[in-house]
Amino acid sequence: MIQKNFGFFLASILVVGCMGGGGLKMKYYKKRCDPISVEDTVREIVWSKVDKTPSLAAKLLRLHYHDCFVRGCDGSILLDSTQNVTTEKTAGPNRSVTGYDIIDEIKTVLEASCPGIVSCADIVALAARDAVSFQFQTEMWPVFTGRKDGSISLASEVGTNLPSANANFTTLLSQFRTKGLDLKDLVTLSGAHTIGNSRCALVARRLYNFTGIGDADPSLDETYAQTLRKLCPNPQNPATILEMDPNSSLSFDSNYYQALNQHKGLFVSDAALLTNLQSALIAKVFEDPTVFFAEFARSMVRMGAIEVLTGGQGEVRKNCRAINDQ
Ligand code: HEM
Ligand SMILES: *[C@@H]1O[C@H](CO)[C@@H](O)[C@H](O)[C@H]1NC(C)=O
Ligand SMILES: *[C@@H]1O[C@H](CO)[C@@H](O)[C@H](O)[C@H]1NC(C)=O
Ligand SMILES: *[C@@H]1O[C@H](CO)[C@@H](O)[C@H](O)[C@H]1NC(C)=O
Ligand SMILES: *[C@@H]1O[C@H](CO)[C@@H](O)[C@H](O)[C@H]1NC(C)=O
Ligand SMILES: CC(=O)N[C@H]1CO[C@H](CO)[C@@H](O)[C@@H]1O
Repeated sequence: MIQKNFGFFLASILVVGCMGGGGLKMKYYKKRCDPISVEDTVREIVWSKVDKTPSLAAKLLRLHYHDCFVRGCDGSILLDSTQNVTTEKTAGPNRSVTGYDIIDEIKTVLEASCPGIVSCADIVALAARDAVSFQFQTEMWPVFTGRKDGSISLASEVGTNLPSANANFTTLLSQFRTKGLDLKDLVTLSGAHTIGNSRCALVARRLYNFTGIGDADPSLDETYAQTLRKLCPNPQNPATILEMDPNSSLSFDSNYYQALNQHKGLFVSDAALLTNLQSALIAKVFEDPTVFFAEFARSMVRMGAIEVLTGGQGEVRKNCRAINDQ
């Protein structure tokens, strides 16, 4: 447990001085929902869900990332489309995002015990942390709270803001920089791919037709490419589930970097981290889980502060799927 608490410990020290960024605070809800503990409530629900369905951890982590990268961590990914607007969740990269029902369930419980106070955006941020933390039975990173919910969600904004699985290093870094994140955050947060699943469609090009002449991506380990071709024949079965870290896809560990450094990263965007000297050096160091966990904690705090709405900005939605007064 010492090692496991280390990330949290270090991140706490690093961020205490500057709060959570963007006006977020530690334990924002502590007095606001007394005697109910908002954070305990979220954790209890998430832990019981992840206990039953371990693959949910990756879903909730990705949900938070997709929320933050499009219009900031404002719960905009949760909004359902209306007659007037086609929202983020319907856009291509979001189609495989799930976990909305868990957020709804948490929201329902919190609205009953502490109505109108807890934002959907904060529930998403807390749920992501708790989902990953279940495995360790301790908080893996501090979540600063006080986010408000946004009222705008546009499918058309997803494509430009979320990096593609085929993105190169230059594009990835510039997309992260647009969000106020740096090179180290890019390498660190990509480590989220140590849990979760993907689909053949996202790697088919690397396996069968990388440059359009029926070739494989030469930066992909040849033995691993063969394994992947067996799992993903051409044409693919869209229902096939591909583990991103096949040796331990349910375990949050540093195996993503071990695989990456053996040229067994799944996406072009993963492999891209080895194409930059500085980034490749960091990926090497992150093979040590203690170092990776500490940095992951730090980067999640930074990601969780992207373009947040606080104070009088935004609203606290009553229903995470719809803006108030509709
Ligand atoms: C660096 C740029 C990134 C790219 C290009 C990328 C791309 C992808 C893609 C294509 C998938 C598979 C989705 C599908 O099957 O439809 C995926 C899954 C996933 N991503 Fe990323 N991602 C990136 C960064 C991140 C970050 C920053 C996080 C979280 C901090 C994250 C967490 C996840 C998780 C947990 C999954 C597995 C989801 C599941 O099991 O359902 N990714 N990512
Ligand atoms: C949807 O569009 C209609 C017609 O333009 C407008 O009257 C209505 O207020 C809009 N609703 C929302 C929620 O924006
Ligand atoms: C990276 O991808 C972008 C967009 O596809 C492209 O314009 C750029 O030339 C690529 N950069 C490198 C170094 O390959
Ligand atoms: C490979 O890519 C090229 C160029 O995009 C395309 O013309 C060709 O049909 C592809 N081949 C296969 C087998 O998909
Ligand atoms: C899985 O583990 C084996 C044995 O340690 C290792 O050789 C292989 O590279 C790993 N594969 C991936 C994708 O991490
Ligand atoms: C949650 C959600 O809106 N998912 C949608 C993602 O996109 C697919 C395809 O457009 C829809 O069928 C899903 O309902």
